[in-house]
Amino acid sequence: MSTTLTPASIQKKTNRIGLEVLNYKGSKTTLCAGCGHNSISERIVECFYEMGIDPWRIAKVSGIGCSSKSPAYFLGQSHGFNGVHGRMPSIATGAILANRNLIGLGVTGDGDTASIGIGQFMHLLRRNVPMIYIIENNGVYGLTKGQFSATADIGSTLKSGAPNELPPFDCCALALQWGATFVARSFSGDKRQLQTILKTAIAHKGLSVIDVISPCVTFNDHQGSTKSYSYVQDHDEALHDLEFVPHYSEIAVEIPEGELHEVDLHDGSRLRIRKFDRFYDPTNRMAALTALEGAEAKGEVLTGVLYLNTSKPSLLEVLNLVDGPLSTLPQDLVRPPATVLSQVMEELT
Ligand SMILES: Cc1ncc(C[n+]2csc(CCOP(=O)(O)OP(=O)(O)O)c2C)c(N)n1
Ligand code: SF4
Ligand SMILES: [Mg+2]
Repeated sequence: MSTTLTPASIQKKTNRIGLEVLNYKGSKTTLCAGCGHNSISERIVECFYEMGIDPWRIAKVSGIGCSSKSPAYFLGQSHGFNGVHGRMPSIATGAILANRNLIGLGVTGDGDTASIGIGQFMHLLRRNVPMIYIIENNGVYGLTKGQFSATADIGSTLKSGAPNELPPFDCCALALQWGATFVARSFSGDKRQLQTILKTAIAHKGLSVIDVISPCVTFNDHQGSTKSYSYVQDHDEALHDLEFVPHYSEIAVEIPEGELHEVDLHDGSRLRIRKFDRFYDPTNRMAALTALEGAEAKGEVLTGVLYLNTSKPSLLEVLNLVDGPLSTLPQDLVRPPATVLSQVMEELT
C-alpha cells in the first residue's frame, strides 16, 4: 500500500515562537563517538527549543578543551565566543554587563574551570553573574590526551593504572560556598534529570552552576576510573525526582498534599521536587554542603538540585544597571557635558 504525503504530514514541528529544532542545532560534532559532551549538546538543543527561547538572545561562551569546542555543535544562530583557556568567566561577565538582555551560556571543562581557570571561576561565583555555567566534568584534560584534572578523585586511576593521589576540588561545593544561587549536579547519561536541571537554569536569573559528569570514552572510561559510565551508573544517588513546569504551561495538575515541594522561579516557571526516601531541602545551603561531604565519603555521585536561592540579588541588581543594552544608551547619558569636562580640567591644573 503506498502512502501519499499530505501537506499536514510534511508540516515541520515548531515551538511556541514558531521555530523548528533545526534553528537550535549547530555544526556536526567532531568529538569522539560516545563522548558525554555530545549528549549535553543534545540536551541544550532540546531545552532551548522546547522552551521557545530566541536563539539570538543567547551568548554561548567557552574556554579551551573538548568541552569548550562543543558550543560549535549547538545553537548555530546564537552569539558565540571561544576564549582563552580558563578565561571564559571574564568574557561572559563583560558580555552580560554590556547587554543584560542576553542569556549567558558558558560551557566549559573541569580542566578549564578547576585548574587554569579557578581564579576566574571564584570571581564569577562571588559576583552571582546571571548566567548558566555548565562544567562538562570528565576528571581529565581530554583534549591534551587524558592527564588528571583537579576534579579527579583520590585513587581514581589512569588507563596506565597510575592512581591520582591529590584531593579533588568539588566544583559544586565551591559554587555553594562562594555565592552561586543555583547549584546542581547531573550525569550526561541521565537525559530526563539533565533536561529538567537545564530548564530550571534557563528560568533562573542568577548564576547557575551545573556540574555534569560527562565521561571521556577515549581516556577515562576504564575500570578504576570514578568518572566512567559504569562507575557513575553504579554510584549515582539522585536526591529527588524533578519536574519543570514552564510559565507558559496551561496544564493544571492536582498535587497530593505533602508529596511535593514546589519552588517558584524568576520567569514564573516552577520546579517541582518529589522526595525519595528522605526530604532534602534545596534552599538550605549548609545541608547541601553536608550532603556533598557525606556522598564523597561513601564514593557516591550525588545528583539533582543541590541548592536554589531566588532571593539573592544578581550582579546586575547590585550594580543597579540600566535596562537594555549599553550600546543603545543615548550620547547625552553616557558622555559628560563640556561644562563638566572643563570643570575636571580646571581641578587638575
Ligand atoms: C594557556 C594554555 N595552557 C594549556 C593549554 C593546553 N590545554 C588545552 S585543553 C587543556 C585541558 C582541557 O581540559 P578540560 O577543560 O577538562 O576539557 P576536556 O578536553 O576534558 O573536555 C589544556 C591543558 C592551552 N590550550 N592553553
Ligand atoms: S578525547 Fe575524551 S573528552 Fe575529548 S572528545 Fe574524545 S571522548 Fe570526549
Ligand atoms: Mg575534562
